[in-house]
Parts: sequence; structure tokens; C-alpha cells
Amino acid sequence: MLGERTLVMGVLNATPDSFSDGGRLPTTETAVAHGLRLFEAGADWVDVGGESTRPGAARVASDEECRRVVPVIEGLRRRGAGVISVDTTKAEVAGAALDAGADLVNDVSAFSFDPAMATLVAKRRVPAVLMHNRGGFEGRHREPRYRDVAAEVVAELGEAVAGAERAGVSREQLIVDPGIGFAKDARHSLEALGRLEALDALDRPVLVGPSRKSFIGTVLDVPVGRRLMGTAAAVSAAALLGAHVVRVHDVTEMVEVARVCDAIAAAGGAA
Ligand code: PMM
Repeated sequence: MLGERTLVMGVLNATPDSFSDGGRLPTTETAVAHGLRLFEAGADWVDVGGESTRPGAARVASDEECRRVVPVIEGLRRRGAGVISVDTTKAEVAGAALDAGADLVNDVSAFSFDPAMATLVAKRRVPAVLMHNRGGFEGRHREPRYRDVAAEVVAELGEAVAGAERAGVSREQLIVDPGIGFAKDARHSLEALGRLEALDALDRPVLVGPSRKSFIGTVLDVPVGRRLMGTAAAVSAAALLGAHVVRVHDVTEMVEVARVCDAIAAAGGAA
């Protein structure tokens, strides 16, 4: 399935404080209804998260994070929804989410915040996204310094893949992500995206999450609510540079963007 066309992962943040959509889904029912709408709008996967990753966000305890994501995943699964991922860095939350019906784990720390995550993914034999990041939870957005962003992202993700394999995870389970906006300023994010093909060296499917992020705000000087066209441009670039999956908030619009990029690629225009 991965690689035939660009898959769209819709974002479902069950958090009071995410940077672009936090607090909009205050109950399980509204969150489940939103998730179902994302699938109806054409999302291939829906990514359910219960801890905001935005700079300055407070750490959420495992039990609170489970309280936020588990009922939403159960609700979606009961209604026969499609592929569900859980956006978490904690093995306890990932385990509960898989028990509730999630299909894969999306870890923005590439298994580095919680060493039990790799063991869990190895045991459950589920796919997992390893996203590039630096520093622990507190240090993750601080002082990004690179000599060569694309090369360092590839090298560090390569180490994360090797570490996961040492913990018993099979390479085939893993998807890699350059971590747009994580431990990267706008210039770093643009370079990581513009040189996405460098990730081909890892020979794993690639997921990219540029949706509404601050590098778009830097280029266009627009607030979060006005980043739809910038997101469309970033999704096009990602799709044409070989992304297998794009993680977005605006599913209806980005499904159209992805389909046109796929048609261009199929006609021999790129990739
Ligand atoms: N970005 C956010 C959260 N989770 N997961 C992956 N794999 N890649 C990303 O780029 C990513 C992510 C931050 O965005 P949000 O707060 O809108 O969810």
C-alpha cells in the first residue's frame, strides 16, 4: 500500500493546548465525530494525540494522556473507522491505545523519550513512525544547530532505526519522518523538506508533517489560521519529493493536493 500513492494522515488532537487546533474537541463524542469526518474526507489514517508537542506545552502524565486518547480510539474502532495511529512518546499510552484498537504508533521522539517504547513495538509487531527530534522533552525545541541539516537528520534517524532493531523491532515495521519544526528553525525545516530525497538512503517509507507549521508563517508572515495555501505548497513539495504519507489538519484540501501530485508523478513529471 505504501508508495502506490501519497497517503494522507489526518490529525486528531484530543488536547486542550495543541498549537493550531487544541481545545476544539472537548468531549470524546466530538473527537470521535471529527475523526470520522476526517476518514469521510479521504484520510487514509487518523493520528490521535493526547499530549501537545508545541513549544512550552506542559508534560502530560500517562494516565491523563490515556484518558484523552483511549476512549476516542475505542469510539472510532467501534464505528469501523480505518487505520488509526496513536501520537505518543510513552509506552504505557501506546500499549493502551493498541489494546483499544490503534494500528500503529507515531513517536515524535523516535523511541528516545521512553526506552520501553521500542520493546513494546517489537513485542506487538505493529508499524511505528520514528520522527527526527533532538533533546529530551524539555530541550526539544531549543537552540537547533546543524552544519548540514539533511545529512544530520538522515544520520540521526539511521541511528534511531538501528537502536530500534537492537531492541527487536524489524526494519520493515518502521517509517521515518524528518520532524519538520522539531529542533529546527524555519531555515532548517525548509532545508529538511527541500532535501527530503536524502532520506531515501534509509530505504524506509517517509512521512512528513508540515501542516500549518511556523516555517510557513515565517515565509508568508501569516498566523496559524492563514496557512492553508502554504500547507498546500509544502504538501506538494513533500509528495513530489517522495513522501509516502503526509500528516495534515485540512484533509479535504490536502487529499486533492496529493491526488494532483500523484497524477503529475504518474505522468512522469517528478519522482
Ligand atoms: N507534528 C506534530 C505532532 N506530531 N508526528 C509526526 N510523525 N510528524 C510531525 O511532523 C508531527 C507529529 C505537531 O503538530 P500538531 O500539534 O498539529 O499535531
